[in-house]
Amino acid sequence: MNSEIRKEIYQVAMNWVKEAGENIRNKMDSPYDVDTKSNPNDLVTTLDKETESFFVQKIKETYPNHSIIGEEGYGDRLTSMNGTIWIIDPIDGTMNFVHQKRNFAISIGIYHDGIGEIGIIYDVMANNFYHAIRNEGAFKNDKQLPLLNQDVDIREGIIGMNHFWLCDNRFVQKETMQQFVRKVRGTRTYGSAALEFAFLAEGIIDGYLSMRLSPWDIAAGIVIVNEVDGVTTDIDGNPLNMLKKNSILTCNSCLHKEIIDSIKKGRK
Ligand code: 2AM
Ligand code: CA
Repeated sequence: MNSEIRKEIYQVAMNWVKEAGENIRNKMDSPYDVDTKSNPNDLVTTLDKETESFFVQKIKETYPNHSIIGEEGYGDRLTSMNGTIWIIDPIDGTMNFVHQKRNFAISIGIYHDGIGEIGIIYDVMANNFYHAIRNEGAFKNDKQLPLLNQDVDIREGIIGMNHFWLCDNRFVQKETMQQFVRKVRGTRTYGSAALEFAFLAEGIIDGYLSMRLSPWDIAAGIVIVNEVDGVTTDIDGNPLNMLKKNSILTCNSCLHKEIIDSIKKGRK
């Protein structure tokens, strides 16, 4: 993608995210509907739908040749990553949004022919923008994020994960996950995959793993984490397929092999 065009798209996307964030903050204290999706804990609200629909309308008007993958289904059904694709999660951490009114984010990754070019994660209540353009560094607001310290001992590492995976034998044996939790210094659950990627890029956690995430949960985060020399693969170390769900490991690259090895023995 031409760097001038990329810069312009980035600027336009940042402005739309600001506008969408403001709209969410203005409306979140008024009544809205909450529905469930794949299971009783998988929530969606009127504001998730309204926000995705806002982005889809803007993109279709401004960039009619671009495609969209969105969590709430207003986008396109794609079978390839060819062309320019906006991968959108209008509210990542919907459970936090509904129950806690904080720790949720708007996440937009823009890919061109399969390569992540732009990543924007907006922590709406903290008013923090995490953003990156490929090969131009990652930023938190106006401040460039330093490259990750590549000398972290896993016993001194903090790993983001959902406690759910400690109680579920489908992907990794519970005992293996429990040993892993005891091995690391600490674990954290923020409840928004996008924010966990952003916090990894910021260097305040050292890794994040999840057994099943969708492209919109991770698209922006991958671009941002790449820019601080972090690495993102599936939990077996394989490249991700951005058109389907994947297990996810994003981490400081010095911990990548060790985390995979720790989990491999209990992998189903
Ligand atoms: P969401 O809030 O946009 O649904 C929670 O641990 C993280 O996992 C959130 O980023 C959440 O995204 C994501 N997630 C993906 N699939 C989920 C599901 N079926 N149920 C709950 N959270 C899910
Ligand atoms: Ca999500």
